[in-house]
Amino acid sequence: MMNRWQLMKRLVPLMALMAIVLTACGREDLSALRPQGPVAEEQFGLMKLAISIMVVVVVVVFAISFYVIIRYRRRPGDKTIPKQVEGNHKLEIIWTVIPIILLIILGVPTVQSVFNLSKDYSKDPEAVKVIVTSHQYWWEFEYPEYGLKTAQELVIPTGKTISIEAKSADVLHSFWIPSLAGKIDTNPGGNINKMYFSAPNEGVYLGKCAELCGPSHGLMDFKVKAVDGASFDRWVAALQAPVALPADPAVKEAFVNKCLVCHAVGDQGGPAYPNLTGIASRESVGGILVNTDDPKYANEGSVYDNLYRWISDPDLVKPGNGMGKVELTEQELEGISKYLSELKLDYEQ
Ligand code: HEC
Ligand SMILES: [Cu+2]
Repeated sequence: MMNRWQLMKRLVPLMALMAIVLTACGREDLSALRPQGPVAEEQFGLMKLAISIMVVVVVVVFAISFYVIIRYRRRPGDKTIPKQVEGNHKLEIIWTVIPIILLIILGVPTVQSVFNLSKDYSKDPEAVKVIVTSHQYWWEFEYPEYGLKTAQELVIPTGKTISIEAKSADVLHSFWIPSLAGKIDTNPGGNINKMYFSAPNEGVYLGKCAELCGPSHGLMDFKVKAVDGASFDRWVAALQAPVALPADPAVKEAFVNKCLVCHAVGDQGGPAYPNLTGIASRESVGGILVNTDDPKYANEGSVYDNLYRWISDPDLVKPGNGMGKVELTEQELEGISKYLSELKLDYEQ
């Protein structure tokens, strides 16, 4: 038999390890506990209310329990039977009424928020409408008012209400931007879920798929990039502008025949796959390879490196994704990576 001390010696390091692993999840921009917009703030408020009530209940119950256990413990030689309280109306009323009051305190603001947060802005002329379509394992963002489609990066103007209509092209996914708004399921079969949010401050907010959807579910990241209104207008104009194909004829031929069968740039190519217009201005390639020269991200590289890495074998980055390895010569691979790494949208100042 292990004695208690030996058991503790084994459990403590395990607990410590778990604590470290769990805190590693607290990446700054991926926490609902650091809300960055009004919707997330309202949701965080409900969490705080619920947790406060629970803490009060736990503290009071434990205090009373300890007091009773110690104060009324059986003393040596005491053979009397304690006073029986079974069927005591006064006590029963007390322990029924207190939870009811607590539930009302919790329930009223919760129900209020449920209605408040389910407001439909999809017909509001002031709101920016975005149709979100989830795919294994990427996000498509369509702006019907501007006739635009983009992927992986949802660019929004600060301060405006963003009205989301979300659906899935394949399996069930869930659209979640922890620091801006709670999640909604994206359903297959034409069933549309709506939500709204806004970001008062400029910045890049990390989004995640929050519904297990296949082997690369954990890599199904996206970004929400909030920019000021003027930059947003420039972004829209830049995305609508025509895009030149690669200048080198061999690279152009490979790109048109092997890539534009699926992808689109400008008004050329197929609309069903991630639109590559302005890909070099996005924060990442494939939503997961962060474009950076910062050594902090040891696994990442420049836009060119990430494009090269992705195109040479997407399955190594995101197993099971819908692109698969495209056969290219080294020259085509380099030429296409270079061409795409120069597809920049000039909209930020
Ligand atoms: C069969 C259709 C198909 C073909 C052909 C194809 N792709 Fe893709 N591509 C996809 C899909 C699907 C994704 C999204 C994968 C994911 O992230 O899950 C993708 C993603 C990408 C991305 C990342 C997009 C983003 O938004 O970050 C790049 C870059 C890309 N493809 C480049 C190319 C190039 C270059 C070629 C030609 C050599 C090519 N693709 C050929 C289907 C295709
Ligand atoms: Cu998923």
